[in-house]
Amino acid sequence: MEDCLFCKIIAGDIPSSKVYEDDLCYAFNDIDPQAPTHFLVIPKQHIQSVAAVDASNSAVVAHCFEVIAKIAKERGMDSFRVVSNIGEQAGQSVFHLHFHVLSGRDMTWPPG
Ligand code: DGP
Repeated sequence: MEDCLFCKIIAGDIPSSKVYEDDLCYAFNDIDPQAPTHFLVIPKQHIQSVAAVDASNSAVVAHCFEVIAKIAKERGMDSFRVVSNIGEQAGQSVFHLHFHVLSGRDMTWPPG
């Protein structure tokens, strides 16, 4: 999608610190980390948010979770949090589906 920041990152038009990449998804370190480990896993297909997941794209989303589990296993992350904000009130600022993966510090609940 032309005006999407994360589509530009996937295309390499905006630099990022790559964590993982395959045909379906891309993972990169968050520019404003909220924990010692904070990366984002995104589908290469432009999906606006979890609210836009349906039968036509859910396999890609499931693959993102497989990738999260794979990276966590490789890094020995046995405790971590996965977050996806949907809509401005929930804190979504980039409207391309992304899963925040945070680890390396104590987490509080509920999130703010
Ligand atoms: P959210 O607010 O949930 O939509 O999360 C968007 C995240 O994207 C936020 O934690 C900061 C991150 N971010 C925004 N712009 C960039 C960028 O240009 N590069 C990287 N690596 N991360 C970005």
